[in-house]
Amino acid sequence: MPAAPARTRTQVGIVGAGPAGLLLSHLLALRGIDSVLVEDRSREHCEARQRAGVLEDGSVTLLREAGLAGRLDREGLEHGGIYLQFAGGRHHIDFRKLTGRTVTVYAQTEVVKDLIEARLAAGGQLEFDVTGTEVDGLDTAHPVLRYTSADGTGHEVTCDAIAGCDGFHGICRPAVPAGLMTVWEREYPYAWLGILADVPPSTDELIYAHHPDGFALHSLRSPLVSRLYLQVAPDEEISAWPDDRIWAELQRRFALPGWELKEGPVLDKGIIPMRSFVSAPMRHGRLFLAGDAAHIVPPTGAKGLNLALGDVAVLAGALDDLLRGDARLADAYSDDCLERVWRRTHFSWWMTTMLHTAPRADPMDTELQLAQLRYVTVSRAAAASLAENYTGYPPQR
Ligand code: FAS
Ligand code: PHB
Repeated sequence: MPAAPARTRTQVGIVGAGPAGLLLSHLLALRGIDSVLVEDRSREHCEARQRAGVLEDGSVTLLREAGLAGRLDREGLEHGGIYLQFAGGRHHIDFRKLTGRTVTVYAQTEVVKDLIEARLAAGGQLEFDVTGTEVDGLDTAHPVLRYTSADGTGHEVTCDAIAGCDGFHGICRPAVPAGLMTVWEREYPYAWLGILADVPPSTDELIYAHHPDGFALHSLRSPLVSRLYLQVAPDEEISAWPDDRIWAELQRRFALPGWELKEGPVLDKGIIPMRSFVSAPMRHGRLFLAGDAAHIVPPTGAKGLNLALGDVAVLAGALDDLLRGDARLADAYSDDCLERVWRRTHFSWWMTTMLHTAPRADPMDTELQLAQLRYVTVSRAAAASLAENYTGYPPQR
């Protein structure tokens, strides 16, 4: 007979220790709201998971106002634009000149480390390495979060609300009864192969390269570490890509007279699928979805992490009011987020389809892409639209 679970209470149960769950836990604590956060991977895994690299202007402000930007302000690299490369030329899009705003290169791994450190320092309840996470009673005023902690103890936490911050493959979105949620999805006929390389970046700002053999992106993590991506087939196996093949392909796609791509030891590599996905509403009863649990964008627009942070900035205020008896912000939460989500979903789709070489692209497709790329690099209005979206539109609240 299994032992009865330990029964406890909290105000907000949070599933997932990614940027969304961790920032929500911090923002609620700043409002004096207790939460319990459960995560089924280890702290080390969450901190080491290679993902996003670029923070919008508004995300930096959000983290700064939450008292989380100490290291970000010291180590983050402010970028005033990006380069678009196509048809043998490289063109700078100057965000500062076009919008007065910038972005900051500061890896998601560092954001997660800073958030975990802040939560633990504040005595936040973070449970890593849990199993058997379940959510129940979502259409009641006291939903229940169940899990088994790393020491094998069963837990049943009665909450006032639950935040599903458990990513695309989590259990929270599927907990919404069938038929109550609408889903929009687009799979792309390509993926990204990403590497982390122990070599100083060969560029001062990110290079997005359109090439007949496929897209490539030169990003970075620090003055000594580069992050690069190249378009591959969606079913590509990383085992088919030894380091020298990766570098040879990157050299081909970034080749430009008078410019050299420096190579170095590959520290990490992986295949990243590409999809657009939106689910609505982002709420069911006392379950609120945030971040990748509700939406996924292809990383070409550098939006996924920023959307996750923006969702929970809205959710923290909505839950604060809800727990005080005022449900207006909670009732508006989903629509409030979806306006931002759809704008960034469109921008991410637009950047992706403009820059990637689809497997069955015909010459007309390529000419249309090149016409768009030329337009964006010669028209101030077109360049300003890209800059406005890349730096964050609409701005995070
Ligand atoms: P996350 O997926 O980060 O976090 C969800 C957490 O929930 C995870 O830690 C997971 O272990 C946990 N969880 C899941 N199921 C659970 C359960 N049953 N019980 C307990 N915990 C559970 N965005 C960019 O802007 N640029 C990029 O280059 C980029 N690259 C990416 C590469 C990859 C491989 C992936 C998957 C995403 C990438 N993204 C990128 C998007 C990424 O940054 C996400 O937008 C961001 O991680 C979203 O944060 P969260 O919503 O917190 O979800
Ligand atoms: C990254 O640095 O990981 C990165 C930057 C911009 C993108 C995608 C990924 O569009």
